[in-house]
Amino acid sequence: MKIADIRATTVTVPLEAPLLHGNGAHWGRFVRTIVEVETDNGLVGLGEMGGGGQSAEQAFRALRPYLAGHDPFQLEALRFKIANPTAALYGDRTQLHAAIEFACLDLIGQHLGVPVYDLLGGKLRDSVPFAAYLFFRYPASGVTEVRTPEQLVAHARALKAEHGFTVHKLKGGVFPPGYELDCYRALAAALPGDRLRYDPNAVLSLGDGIRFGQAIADLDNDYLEDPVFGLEGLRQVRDRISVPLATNTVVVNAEQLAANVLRRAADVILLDTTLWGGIRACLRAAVVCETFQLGMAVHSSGELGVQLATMLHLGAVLPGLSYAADAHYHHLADDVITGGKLKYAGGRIDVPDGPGLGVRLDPGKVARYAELYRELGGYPYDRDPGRPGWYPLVPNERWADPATELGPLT
Ligand code: GKR
Ligand code: MG
Repeated sequence: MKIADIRATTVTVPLEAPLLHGNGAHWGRFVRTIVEVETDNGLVGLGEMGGGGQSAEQAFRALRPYLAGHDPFQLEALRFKIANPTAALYGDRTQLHAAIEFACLDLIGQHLGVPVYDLLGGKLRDSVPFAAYLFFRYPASGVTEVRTPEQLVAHARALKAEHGFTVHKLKGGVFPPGYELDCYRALAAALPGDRLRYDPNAVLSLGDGIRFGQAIADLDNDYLEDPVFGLEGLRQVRDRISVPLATNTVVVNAEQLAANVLRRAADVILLDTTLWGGIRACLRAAVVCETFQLGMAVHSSGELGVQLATMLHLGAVLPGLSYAADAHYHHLADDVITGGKLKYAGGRIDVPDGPGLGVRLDPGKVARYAELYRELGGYPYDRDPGRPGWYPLVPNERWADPATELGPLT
């Protein structure tokens, strides 16, 4: 089996409503690039990457002559071909490599007639637990806004009733930290017995990060995720609070993991199949996490069904999976895979058992959402049209206004 062709199609798929975060907003849709790697024996392996447009499609097209004739089984050679770790080719190449690795694993699984999890050591669980991903959001047709603590609680309760979540992650960094603390505590009061996590995408000042961590110490927290930016910032917060810290920003490769082992800054490493550069990179990181007693969870940087399948296969085989996975998935109004969106039941999603990744593309949906992308284009950075003129400041300097401070630092 040899790679014969690579196709990449940027799509935009509607979300139920615009979602707010510390850098602006997901303006009512996700932009993703779907990758199809075709082999000389007629199989098609699937990959996915965040963002898109001509440059993403072109980057995958440029790999076509380079990877033509490559045997998808040769995964380690593939890593060196695309993201040679000794050539300081990081950034996008890591993510390009991830998408092609997903497709090659999908191809190997289809070729052998086995699911990807069997290529990775076999599944330890049939389904993966997920957290509800709670965003402040703008209203949209048939969907209410989420801005006040009452609205947030109602939203969390509705998601719990629909999908069975018992863990809830609040995406913060949108409103002043004191206000978001009230929202978080309202969730805790409304959902006794459930677990919580808060992620302001590293925008808090050091003082506010410490204050926030101290102010939630009595609650049932999984962890506080990226309260401030940087390993040094996290270390200083960690010294002053009892809640475990997690990160998906500053421990996303082996070097950073080593630094975190030598001088601990984060207690929980969020394994993202794209940001780490593939499912296999996450598994290599997991061995280190297990050895050094670091917690781990499957992370979401946004996904359609192909990426979600990679997260499910990773979640199926990870030993020591101590936390529920993240997924933006329940905010999507649709998907590009056959059979529509994968379903949650009891807060979990079943791991696909079909050959390879176990999901296939619905060509009609891909065409429709590629057309929608051509019509609407990308959204410039994550600009928030609901806050014209607003733009994100330097992390850790967002809340310089004393009126928004959390209270005395202890
Ligand atoms: O979708 O706003 C978002 C998230 O903040 C995403 O961009 C992050 O990759 O989910 C992620 C996280 O920070 O945990
Ligand atoms: Mg995060």
